[in-house]
Amino acid sequence: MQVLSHVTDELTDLIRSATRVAVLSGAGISAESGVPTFREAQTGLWEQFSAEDLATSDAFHFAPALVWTWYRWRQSLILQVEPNPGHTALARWQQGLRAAGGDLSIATQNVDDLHERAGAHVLAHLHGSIFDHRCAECGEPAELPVPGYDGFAAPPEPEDPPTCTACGALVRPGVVWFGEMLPMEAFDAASAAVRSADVVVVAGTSGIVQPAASLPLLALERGTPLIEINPVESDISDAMDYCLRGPSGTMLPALAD
Ligand code: BJW
Ligand code: ZN
Repeated sequence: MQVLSHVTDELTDLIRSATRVAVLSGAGISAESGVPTFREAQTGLWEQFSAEDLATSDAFHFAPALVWTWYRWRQSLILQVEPNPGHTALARWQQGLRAAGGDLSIATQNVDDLHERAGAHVLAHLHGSIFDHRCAECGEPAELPVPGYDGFAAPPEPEDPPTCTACGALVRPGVVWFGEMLPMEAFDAASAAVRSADVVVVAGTSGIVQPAASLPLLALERGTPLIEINPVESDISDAMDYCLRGPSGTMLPALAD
């Protein structure tokens, strides 16, 4: 494994020769847009909330208003921020490869829409989307207006979730909570993309949450080069060929352009 502080000529050559690139992104890629990550020390408003506590169906069952409002507040924040140079570099790279007959696939663990707003096509939202809603019991999709909270202000007073028009049960966010299965189609598509890639790029994830964290490791079967972009070591750094130690907003444009 090579730990690098900048993109070397060797890495540039590797990227230039790749026509099929698979990317796995995590919360770190949206950090420079102002969306807090899950597991880094938080200051301010997010200190009091942890994904392990709130991103579960048990939490929603016992404290539906708290969990619901946490998600609506986070939606508001995401709507208030913009894609950063990491997202836009990936979108440009994808467009360039597609124009040349290749492809760059993005499988993201993020529930935000910043890849799409940067102009990229996302192959797989492994943990769902924070903007989708469905009934927690019967699965009926629910259309809701965007929340009116200020995502940068203090968390709002908990509000009850709306109820399903079909069965009356509570509406929940369309995300994947701990203990729930990932959407099979998304996971299979992401696995196939990693298996057929010339290069795999892992950006902004701690590599802690399974099964997403194991996806890039499928590349090891074929000896495909693995590149990580993260300012610090992650749980999957050891499996990487190259670890670019820096923010994705700097490293992705340096790799892609
Ligand atoms: C930067 C940066 C910059 C900062 N540039 N980088 C095997 C072993 C052990 C446990 C399990 C296992 N298999 C399954 C489990 C259980 C569980 C799990 O993995 N638990 C772990 C905590 C150990 N997994 C599940 O339950 C999954 N389901 C499942 O396995 O189903 C099968 C099953 C069902 C029933 C029984 C048994 C099996 C589902 C996981 C769902 C995860 N959901 C969440 C919440 C989504 C909704 C929401 O947003 O609220 O997804 S949790 C949260 O973590 C969110 C994220 O997508 C996910 C990953 O986090 P991510 O993206 O890596 O963020 P961070 O914060 O951890 O890291 C950020 C990184 O960015 C850091 O490294 C920074 O350094 C870096 N960074 N700035 C680049 N500028
Ligand atoms: Zn229902």
